[in-house]
Amino acid sequence: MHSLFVSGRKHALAAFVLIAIIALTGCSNRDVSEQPSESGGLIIGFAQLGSESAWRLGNTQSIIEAAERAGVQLMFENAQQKQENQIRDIRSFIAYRVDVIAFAPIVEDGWDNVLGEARDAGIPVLVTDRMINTQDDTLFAGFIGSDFYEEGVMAGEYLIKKADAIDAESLNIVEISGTVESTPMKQRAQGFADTIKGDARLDIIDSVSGDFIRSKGKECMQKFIDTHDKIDVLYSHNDAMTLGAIEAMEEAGLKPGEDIIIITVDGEQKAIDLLKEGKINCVVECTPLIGDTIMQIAAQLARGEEIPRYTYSEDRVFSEFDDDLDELPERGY
Ligand code: GZL
Repeated sequence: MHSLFVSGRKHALAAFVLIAIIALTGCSNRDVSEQPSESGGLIIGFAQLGSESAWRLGNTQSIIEAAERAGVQLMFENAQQKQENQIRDIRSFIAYRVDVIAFAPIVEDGWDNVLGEARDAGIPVLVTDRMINTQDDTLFAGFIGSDFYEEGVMAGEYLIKKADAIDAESLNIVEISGTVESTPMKQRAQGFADTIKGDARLDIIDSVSGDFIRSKGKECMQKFIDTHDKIDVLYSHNDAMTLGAIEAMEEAGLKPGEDIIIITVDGEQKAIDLLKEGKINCVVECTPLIGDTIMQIAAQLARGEEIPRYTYSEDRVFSEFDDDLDELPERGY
């Protein structure tokens, strides 16, 4: 694998030392006159947010394998769910003077300073997966990822169809949301709420963040079961939390997919398998497999070419109403 592979805590010290040397000597260990060769002698710094779900692991694998296919030298760092680590990692890429910086921002706010440093160093930035909140359009060149609002809409549209199919009079919905202040959490909630708000049968009676983590998804569901007498629907912002919620339901003697309708987002293999078993009713896809697109757009950037400001993945919805679930190919994550 042709990658400069730097990851984990023990290398954080190395990154710090690298920055210190550069600060003291005023130079980086890469000659700025070097230009990436057409063949892909590109060096990309990728600051990943963590390893919280199978989705994230699939995203990481997609990026690393795509870099190898493209002949890109990849500096990859995992921030282990901490924004301050991502900011540190981006600074180490600036110090090294990579050709392009790409990252998946764990939350939307707090990026202006470090991205301003990248811009002032002449290093273009790609925002991937999740979005940032900024007033300064010069801080990044483009976004690559999914339309989370549309994912929420697809979840809502499924539930309206389900309510019609079972001739429901009223459905109490509980929501387990993702990492607070992250784009997928905000937009999946908004898209779903906007879609169902005109339907008097559908009522979101409770919502709490499970931070996209399986164990927290279980805790949230346990709390809902203890608090509410009538829960008809779970809308969960990712499959990892849904798997935890299903554990809680079964421990409480409830039949997932029957006693409680389950709508989940991501499209991991495990969720599709549970959909086929009838334990999940709807899976909204959010593909993590965007590595090749990132490498292709990064190469265009490095060559000084125009790129789209927003590049969205095509996501689809799978549900109990589909008759081709057994023909679905392996999900790959
Ligand atoms: C969505 C991504 C989310 C996934 C979760 O693009 O940011 O983060 O839905 C992951 O599984 O933790």
